Amino acid sequence: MTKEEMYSQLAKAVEEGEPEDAAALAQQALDSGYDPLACINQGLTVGITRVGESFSSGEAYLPDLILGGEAMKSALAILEPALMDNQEREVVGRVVLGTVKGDLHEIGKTLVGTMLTANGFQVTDLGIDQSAEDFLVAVKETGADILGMSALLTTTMREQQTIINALKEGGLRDQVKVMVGGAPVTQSWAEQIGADGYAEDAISAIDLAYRLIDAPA
Ligand code: B1M
Repeated sequence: MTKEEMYSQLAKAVEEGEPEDAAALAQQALDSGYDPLACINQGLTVGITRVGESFSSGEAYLPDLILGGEAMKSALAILEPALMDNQEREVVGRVVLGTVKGDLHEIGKTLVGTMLTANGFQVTDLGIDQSAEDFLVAVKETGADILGMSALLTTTMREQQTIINALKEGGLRDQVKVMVGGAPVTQSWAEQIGADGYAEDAISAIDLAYRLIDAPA
């Protein structure tokens, strides 16, 4: 199978909600020496985007979203470890990362965490549905340089503002840089809520994290 055919098959497995096929294809892609990041961006992400479009247009339903998400996760479980170079390296910065309260979307947030880890950041991934209190406690406990918040719903992105306010009230805002992302989040939203930076995807999240802590990329 050529790499283009592989990307297309990976996209199809996610679009059709087939976790076992997606995992088998991911393994086949690695065995064939294909770039795991390209498989994620040009294969899996294309598939899950199509699931989202079908959901928006009423051709797909919640179970399709769930199965698409499961298929993407099963392939990522195989591809993500291959993104790590397994080299011992100095920690360039500490990041607390999570998806905000009321939001159960984890795939993009986890991918951002994997890419940051692969690039020398020590990441504490809190998971999904995290309250302002959860974020604050983690920032204090880890002495994080960066707090990263993911939100995938227009309703939950407001929670990013709540958390920034809570950081201010807790006297922590000056100690930590705030980075936001997720499908409905934009640069102008980031500016509006007083975040320090916005990243559109996992690759730009790495550049942004380096810039936020003034480290050479
Ligand atoms: Co949901 N969902 N979903 N969903 N879902 C969306 C987001 C939606 C756009 C689909 C649609 O209508 N087209 C829509 C939101 C509409 C809106 O608010 N504007 C939607 C909806 C409506 C819902 C429910 C309300 C459906 C319902 O119940 N009726 C419900 C809400 C549940 C909740 O959270 N309370 C729901 C549920 C779900 C599932 C749980 C079933 C499932 C998630 C499974 C999981 O995560 N384990 C799911 C899925 C799979 C999706 C879509 C199809 C795909 C999301 C995804 O994983 N994308 C999504 C449609 C879409 O986004 N196109 C959709 C792949 C991932 C790699 O991309 O997450 O964007 P993304 O992450 C990117 C960037 O955004 C960025 O980098 C990542 C990697 O490149 N990024 C960051 C993300 N976080 C970042 C943080 C950063 C920096 C960059 O710094 C900290």
